[in-house]
Amino acid sequence: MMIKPAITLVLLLFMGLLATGATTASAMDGLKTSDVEIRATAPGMTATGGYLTIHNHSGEADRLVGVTADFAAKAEIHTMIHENGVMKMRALRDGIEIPAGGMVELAPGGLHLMLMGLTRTLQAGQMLEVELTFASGKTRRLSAHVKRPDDIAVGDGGVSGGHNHSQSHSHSHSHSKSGS
Ligand SMILES: [Cu+2]
Repeated sequence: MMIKPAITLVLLLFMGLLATGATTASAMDGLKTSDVEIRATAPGMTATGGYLTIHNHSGEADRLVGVTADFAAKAEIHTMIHENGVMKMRALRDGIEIPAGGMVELAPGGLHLMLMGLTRTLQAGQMLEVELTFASGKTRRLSAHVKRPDDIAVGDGGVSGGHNHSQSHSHSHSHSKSGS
């Protein structure tokens, strides 16, 4: 009976994967993404912002180039720029570079996923999914938590608890913004 040890081994490997969780599994190619946090919408609103952090533990820079979500007819990667003293959103056609060994934070008031053409009202507590595409061809299908603006933790140091990378991430906190 050679079969049983083999099955046991496979089971152990499988349980090991489960135990280490999605974060580790998705970090195997060097990109480590947080869950996405999405700003809840009021009825009638057709656009909102999504936020997350992306760490690149590989030796090569990558680039976030695409975002899709089944609840949004159109999705883009946006930044906020100052123009004549006013903060405006601008689509980043070339995406966002994730430096080798670095990280990028998409947070309220700065870089964000722009989710447009919403097909329904997004209420706090809902769980959705967002898919990201990188220039390297890597993709991530991520859980997206709909949250009230005050509860969005990305950018408030509420994400990535545990490890303290001190990369220069430009914190552009602006809690009064409602445009994204
Ligand atoms: Cu935007």
